[in-house]
Amino acid sequence: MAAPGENLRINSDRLWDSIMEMAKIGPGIAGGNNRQTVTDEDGEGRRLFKRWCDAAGLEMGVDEMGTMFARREGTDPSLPPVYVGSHLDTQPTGGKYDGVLGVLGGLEVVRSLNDLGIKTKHPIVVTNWTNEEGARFAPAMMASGVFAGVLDQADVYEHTDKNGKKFGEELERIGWKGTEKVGDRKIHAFFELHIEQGPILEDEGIDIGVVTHGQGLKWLQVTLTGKEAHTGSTPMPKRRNAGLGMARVIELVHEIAMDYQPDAVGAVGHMEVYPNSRNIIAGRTVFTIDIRSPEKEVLDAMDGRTREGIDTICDALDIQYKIEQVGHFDPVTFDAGCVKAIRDAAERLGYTHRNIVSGAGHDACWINRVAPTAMVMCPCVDGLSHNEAEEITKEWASAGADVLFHAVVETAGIEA
Ligand code: HGY
Ligand code: MN
Ligand code: MN
Repeated sequence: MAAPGENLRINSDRLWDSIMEMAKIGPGIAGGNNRQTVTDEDGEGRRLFKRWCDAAGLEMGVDEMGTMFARREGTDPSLPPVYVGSHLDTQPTGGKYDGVLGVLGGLEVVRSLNDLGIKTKHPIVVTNWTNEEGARFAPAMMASGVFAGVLDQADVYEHTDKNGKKFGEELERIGWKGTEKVGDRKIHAFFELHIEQGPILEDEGIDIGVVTHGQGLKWLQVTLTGKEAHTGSTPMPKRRNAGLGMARVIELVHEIAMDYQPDAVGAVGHMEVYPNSRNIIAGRTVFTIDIRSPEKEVLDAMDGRTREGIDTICDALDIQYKIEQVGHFDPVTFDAGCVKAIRDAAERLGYTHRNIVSGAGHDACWINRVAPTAMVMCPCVDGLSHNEAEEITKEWASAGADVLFHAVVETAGIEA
């Protein structure tokens, strides 16, 4: 399809103002956001997004996982749409841009097409995927995973948060459980704009990340069971300390990741200690191991070594363990045609660009299984994300949205 002229750009002020407006919903305690999935704040953010989509003349559909699909008609409505979007849910101590830039960047594409009076052959659908973060309800990329047929809807409806609330019930409670069957929609191509969440683009002074691959991920939830006992009167050799077990596993995960540098990563970010009393030896600990690598063989090796190590640690401490895999996707190779559309757009617009592998998981990683998919990345300050201090510049946001605009419009085809 014909490419848009290089002078076609989005409205930078409107995009930035919309991001700042959305940031007012579910504020954090340090300048970021706490708009976790299917909370009241998520519901409020969804309503704001819908008002903006209504104002842009888009037709809203919502599926049974709450994912929002805002459709701009094409001159040939029978053609499968080009989808563009990301997620509006945040981490509990999240930033203003993770996910939001991609959803509102997609809305800006449509708003700019409306301003310019441009019609596309394929319809365009701006998308807000439910529960990308997986922070409140595991796993991450939940709704896109159900859409791609890799997660079971009835199962994830039953997943609970730390207060025992069920995902499906919470989705219904906030009024965003739609009626559309998940995964029925046909996608011509999917594009996602996202902040890098790492330091490469900023360190190299590059405007645009052309995302060729996404690294694979495994989340292993571990439960260690020892015995609660008095921290003062229990002799050391008689202790069955689940807290000590967790500490050794955390060290093990770090050591294994360090064995596969420069790309592999590993950490434990979620930890629960019971009964969590100052003078009781921890009888039970529950924590989640997050290991990732761009290479499947490495990810599998890390998984195997981690499981062996946990067995050895627990044997030595006389504690029991249970390991549940609560998240997983293999490394992803994005669609060459979509990647080229992004690279050509950056080139045409005069933005510096480089190929990059996504360190974080994204909805695009799942949608890539059912449709040609690619991602555009912009830098973020100090590579910081999943931190309320997450920051980007207006220029970075605009450059990313310009490239998204061109890639989407070229793929959707301009009606002369
Ligand atoms: O965990 C991830 O990579 C994503 O931010 N949910
Ligand atoms: Mn994200
Ligand atoms: Mn995130």
